[in-house]
Amino acid sequence: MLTITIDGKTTSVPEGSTILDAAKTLDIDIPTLCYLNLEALSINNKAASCRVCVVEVEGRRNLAPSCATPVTDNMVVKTNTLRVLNARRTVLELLLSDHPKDCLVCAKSGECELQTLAERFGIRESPYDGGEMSHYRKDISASIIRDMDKCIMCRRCETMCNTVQTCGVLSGVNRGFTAVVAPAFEMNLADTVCTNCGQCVAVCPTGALVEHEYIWEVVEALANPDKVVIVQTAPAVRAALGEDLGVAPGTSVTGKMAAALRRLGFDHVFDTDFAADLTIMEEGSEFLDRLGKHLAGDTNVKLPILTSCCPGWVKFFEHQFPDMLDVPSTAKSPQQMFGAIAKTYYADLLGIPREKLVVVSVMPCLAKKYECARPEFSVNGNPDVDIVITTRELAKLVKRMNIDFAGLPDEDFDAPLGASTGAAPIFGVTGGVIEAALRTAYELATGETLKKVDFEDVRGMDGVKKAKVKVGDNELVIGVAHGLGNARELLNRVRAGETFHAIEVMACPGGCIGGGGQPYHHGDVELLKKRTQVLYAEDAGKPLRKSHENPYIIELYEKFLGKPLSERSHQLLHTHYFK
Ligand code: HC1
Ligand code: SF4
Repeated sequence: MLTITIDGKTTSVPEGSTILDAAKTLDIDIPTLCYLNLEALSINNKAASCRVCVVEVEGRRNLAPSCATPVTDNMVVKTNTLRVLNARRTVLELLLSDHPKDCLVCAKSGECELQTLAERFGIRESPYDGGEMSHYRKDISASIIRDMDKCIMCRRCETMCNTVQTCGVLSGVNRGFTAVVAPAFEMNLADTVCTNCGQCVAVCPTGALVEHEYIWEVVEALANPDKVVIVQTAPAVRAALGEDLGVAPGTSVTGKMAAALRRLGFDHVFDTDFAADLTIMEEGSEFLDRLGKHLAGDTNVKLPILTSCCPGWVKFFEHQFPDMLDVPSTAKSPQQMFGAIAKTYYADLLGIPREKLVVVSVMPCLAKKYECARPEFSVNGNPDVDIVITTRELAKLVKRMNIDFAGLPDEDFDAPLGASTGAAPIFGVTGGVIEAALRTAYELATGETLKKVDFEDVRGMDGVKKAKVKVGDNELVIGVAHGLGNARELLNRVRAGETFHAIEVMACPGGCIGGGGQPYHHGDVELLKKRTQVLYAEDAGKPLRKSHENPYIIELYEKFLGKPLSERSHQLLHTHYFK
């Protein structure tokens, strides 16, 4: 252990710690802009490019960036001398010299880390403005808006895209005032191998990378008397929405969310969890079908089956593993299954044409915006899901409409598309989809009741998990990966011949609870764990915890679909993939 004194407080830290690490243990808040460290998820941006975190180290001539300077024994550091404060002010003034001053109309206003620091350091004018500011075109994809005039070259997005997700879309280009982070040849994101995962957006400190907002489209639909507007909410939204609306982190806001959506004017308030149960019926049946053929000696059958509910992951394997497009499950994601059922079965129940029905999704995810726009998810130009907004956007809408969220009573979702079992909320956390599938696959395959529905071996934050599960006489090997870099590693292991029967992949670290559209977590892994606990508690608290026991799913099959993998199920609930 090494001893260090910061601002007169002394502590001991392990060798290899930085000054910033040590300051954290002493509750000394050194400001940063480029720093990003989620050790539990192996995420670490070592750029040390912003220089906002500089401190004075006794015996050294130059100021030291605290995020990149290792502690030495008996080090003495000061974080608040006049020299340090002046250096930080200058850094901020230089950053602002090449930054638009349109905070009032910036999508990140109020949550911008540069804006917060400019205020904290009392920046009232911009002495280095020299009229040389560069202007970059805006790049607008279905999911993301890039406004590179606001890029401060912190490189956090590069770390997420290249190191964590291994997508390699973003890197620094140009020099001086024109330096920005951009795709190769400065292409638009939509023309690259970008998966729309939104992890770059989740860590961008400024308004350079933000989600493509569709809040106004929702307001317009709700105000249109000729439309019936229904909403579905993804599993992970309820675990985090409260964070932006005055409710303590780690609190489930499922009931308040349903109440708020009703106050906003949605005609029917439904739940993606219903469709998660439906996904298990289809994907689980597909898995058992493939497994049965494999056990019968069919060598053409594709195993392991790969889950297909995460659109970032789908786009990743389409680009990165084009030789394996017949391996993933053909089941659509719950979001798209919901849309397909809403615009057929439910529109029929209401006695209206699909064009009169508007399906809005609230998702923790930016890739869902892109997913609903994929042409195969439309009928004659009318999409199954019309508009996707994120958890953050819903929070903004609730505030805009003067709804006292924290004061709302708990309300239920509407029937029939709002009912779900405990297997559904855990879709929102890494390992949850495969756990839900195992519960149903086990009972369908063996005809026995599961004694313990919790499959703890597939839970937890390890980047890649491997578990063995006994189903009847067979031992199944299950793989789980979260984060696309971990998915790549797992798929390479499959290619190298390692045996797995089923693999779940979620693109975002932690699963959807860490999605690119969730309230900003600022690298707080404990916050992600709290969100996880909300979803496991919701599962444990449900009277039914296996998808095939959902009475409304049973009714949907009886009245409309027939049985899993039926012709109509294939037509409405399954898809195919493109190179
Ligand atoms: Fe997800 Fe899914 S779990 S992909 O992470 O399969 O977004 O929450 O809605 O569709 O159900 C996201 C979450 C979500 C789908 C489900
Ligand atoms: Fe990379 Fe994901 Fe951002 Fe696309 S959305 S640029 S894949 S981090």
